[in-house]
Amino acid sequence: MLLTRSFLLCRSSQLAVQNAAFSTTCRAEKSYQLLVVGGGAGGCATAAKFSSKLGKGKVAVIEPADMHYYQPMWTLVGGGMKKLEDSGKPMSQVLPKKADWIKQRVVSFNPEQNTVRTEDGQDVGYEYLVLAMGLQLNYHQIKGLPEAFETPGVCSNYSPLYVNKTLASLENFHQGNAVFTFPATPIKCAGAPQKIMYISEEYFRKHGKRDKANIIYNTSLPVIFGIKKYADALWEVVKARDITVNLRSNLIEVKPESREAVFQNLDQPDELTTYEYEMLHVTPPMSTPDVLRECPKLVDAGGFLDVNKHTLQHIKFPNIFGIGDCTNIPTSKTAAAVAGQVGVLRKNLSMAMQGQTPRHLYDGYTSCPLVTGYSKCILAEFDMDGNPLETFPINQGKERRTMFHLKKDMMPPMYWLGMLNGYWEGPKYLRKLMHLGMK
Ligand code: FAD
Ligand code: UQ1
Repeated sequence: MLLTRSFLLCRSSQLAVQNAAFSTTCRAEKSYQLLVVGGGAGGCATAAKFSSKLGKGKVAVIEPADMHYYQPMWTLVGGGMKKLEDSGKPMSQVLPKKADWIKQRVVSFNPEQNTVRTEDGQDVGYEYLVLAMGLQLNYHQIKGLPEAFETPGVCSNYSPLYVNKTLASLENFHQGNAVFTFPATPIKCAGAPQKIMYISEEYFRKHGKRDKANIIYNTSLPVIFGIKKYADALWEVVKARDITVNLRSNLIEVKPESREAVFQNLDQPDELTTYEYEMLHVTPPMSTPDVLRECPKLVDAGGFLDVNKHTLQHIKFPNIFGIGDCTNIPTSKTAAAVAGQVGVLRKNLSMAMQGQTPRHLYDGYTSCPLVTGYSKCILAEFDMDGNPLETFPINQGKERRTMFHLKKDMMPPMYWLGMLNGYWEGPKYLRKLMHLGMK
């Protein structure tokens, strides 16, 4: 019912779009100069910036969750290096004090009227809207998986519901296949499905079980990683550590009774391969949240918010901007990318608010700290054209202990104190400083 209403609201006349884009008159009970949907990494940072600039009562965040999680920590939680409790804080503590928190879920968008509707039936109005809704985890799309999560050995670092099962699966591992998957959709942190595999491999070695474990990485992608420099380094790692990699191999079914996982060869769809597993780490298919994906005025054919990849402004509605995982910016979806986008959004949205045309350009900066065990990490950093864009004047394609500590010890405070308060806009200036005097 709600979805039907959302669809109808989103399908109102195109003409009204242009006319109402900057209209501040709407039929909402409450209205804000800036409304942010989503209080995750991008939404929280954006609200912090603008509520301190515009003052109390001008900015609101619509976010239903009680907890805000620092998701990058879940890789370490799965490996037993951090606790799940260390990765979350109450939403009330992280959302900026000067912004109103509307603790609701958005159930429909009406961009012609500059309103959104929340689950309790309220229409909230805006002059400017920032969508920062992240990605939805579609575990249910894999046959048998929801039931399989009720059984031992099936785990996933992608959800706070299942991440503690990863360490339990390692502890209880006796012998057999440890299978790690990568789905056939865009995902957040494309390195995370294999980071936990390297951690697991080291765990088995440390605990005398390595010779009992057959480690298999089944990925839907045609490559181990999208950027050649880091892919070359990762092929060396898998070779040295005796890990089997199957490309174009997509998990379609889990059979918990027989402890089997069924994979489809994406190049020959009739070819199915079944693996018995002792441990199965699943990275689920992902999409934007249904309410956004089903709003054709706002999204592209793939269901992602349709923004200009450089300015972050919506293609059709100039008073709407997007940030983070829910957008169709063609770069790897990470918190590091969100940090890079925050600075561009701050400048461009401020320009739009002053009636100017946004002209600051995002370069697609993103980073994936490819943790390869309990003390090593390859710090991948690159732009949206796939070129390495490294902060430090050393070869970041190498596994390093320093990068591991950057990921494990430095990034969490940088996120909670810097990024969520709107102060960390990525390492652009650090990179320039580090490369002073170099070509
Ligand atoms: P999110 O932070 O996911 O926030 C989206 C928010 O929108 C949520 O709070 C959600 O409740 C809200 N929302 C959704 N639907 C609605 C609705 N209908 N109404 C209102 N609100 C809604 N990134 C890195 O940079 N480095 C890493 O090492 C790294 N490792 C990762 C490892 C794992 C296991 C995972 C899961 C992620 C990792 N990431 C990493 C990725 C990073 O966490 C995300 O890219 C980042 O959080 C994206 O920020 P966002 O604001 O776009 O979305
Ligand atoms: C980063 O900025 C960031 O966002 C806060 C991350 O997410 C947690 C990262 O993992 C990384 C690596 C960066 C980039 C930061 C530096 C200092 C290279």
